[in-house]
Amino acid sequence: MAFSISDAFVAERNAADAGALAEDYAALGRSLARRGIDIEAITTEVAAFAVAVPTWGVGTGGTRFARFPGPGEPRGIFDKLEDCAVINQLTRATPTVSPHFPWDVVSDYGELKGLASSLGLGFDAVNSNTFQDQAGQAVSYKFGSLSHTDKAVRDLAVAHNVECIEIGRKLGSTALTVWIADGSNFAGQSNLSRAFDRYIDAMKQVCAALPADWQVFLEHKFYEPAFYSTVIADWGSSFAAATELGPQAKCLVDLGHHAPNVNIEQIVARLVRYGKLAGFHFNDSKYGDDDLDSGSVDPFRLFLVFNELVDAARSKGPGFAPAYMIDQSHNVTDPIESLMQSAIELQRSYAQALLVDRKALEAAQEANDALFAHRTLKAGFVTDVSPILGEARRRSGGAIDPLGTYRASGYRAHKTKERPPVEGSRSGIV
Ligand SMILES: [Mn+2]
Repeated sequence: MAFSISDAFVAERNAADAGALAEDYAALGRSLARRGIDIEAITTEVAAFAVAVPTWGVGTGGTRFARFPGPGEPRGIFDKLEDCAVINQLTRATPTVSPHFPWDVVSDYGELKGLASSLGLGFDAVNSNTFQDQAGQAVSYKFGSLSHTDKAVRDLAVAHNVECIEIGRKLGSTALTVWIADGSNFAGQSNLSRAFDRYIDAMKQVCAALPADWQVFLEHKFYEPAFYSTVIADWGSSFAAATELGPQAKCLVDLGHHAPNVNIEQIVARLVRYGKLAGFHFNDSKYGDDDLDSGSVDPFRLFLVFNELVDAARSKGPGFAPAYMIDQSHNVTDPIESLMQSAIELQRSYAQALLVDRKALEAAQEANDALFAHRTLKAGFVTDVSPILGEARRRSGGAIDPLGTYRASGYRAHKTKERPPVEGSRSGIV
């Protein structure tokens, strides 16, 4: 019988933390009331926040140099789902998982969906992989996939994406995320215009296979693994492609896929303006596509992104529902702990953005009162919303202190016994 964290254990831990939480929540409620904010309304919105966990995120990641697997790592998709379920059990913020193919290939997707469902999980966007060759593959992605010069390679990449859609349909997913590693390492190696033409042509074939209620998310990334040019390098290329591919195609923003100091929140505002924001891959970075934990390096930037999202939600109404996913590589931490902490930090930024007095902000902006506008915006960021996050979790049946509860449960030690290492396990992300 596989070990799981019991509801009774969570309740026992919560009982110990409930007194302090109630005190802090009441104090914050009084403080917010003085600012004209109803804490209950904020708590309700925070409790409804959800972000998907990628199946590959629960395995230890690696760098270009090495991977140091942790104890009790998931050995396959079924173990991964078990770990994802713990993250949602304790945080109540991650009810869906985003699978990746072929890494998560199984023979029976009905069984997979059933297991996920029994663990309280659903499936979010399906991720395709044309950035590495699979065993026995007839042609290679070494020089590209959807934009390759050879039609046979492009056809293979299209067929793989179509297969991902078919698998996704069986799992109840309604979106396909396409990131290609295509690009070049030398000036002159690739014709920049023709490579884009070929990509568009191939993606049109992928889009033709989309069910009517599906979307395709185009993920841009400015460099790596190609270091001179990348076919879908920036939001401009992504936006142009999504526009040409039609209403089912939208632009996915991975926070780590921009040059340092790029104003990502402004990109968000532009994509929102044109109805082309697909959603996010959340992570944090110092230099490039570092895939560090969300909010760990620059929480203010994360807050500014959520500020645009809350602003858009207020103006666009209930139809505005970007897809949120965490996309991180956990090299030095227990991935379950990192993913729980990241989900909490995303909720934190969201809650802080909800606290911004938008009427006062707009008035200051219209009056060109720069300092007051900034102060009004920052009032949300400097508020410690931890009691709201804890209370939202408590009311949803989660843990007031997810990381403390997880460590006390001994989950990882149990899994270390249950999951002896297997040869060839590949649970990391590139
Ligand atoms: Mn990503």
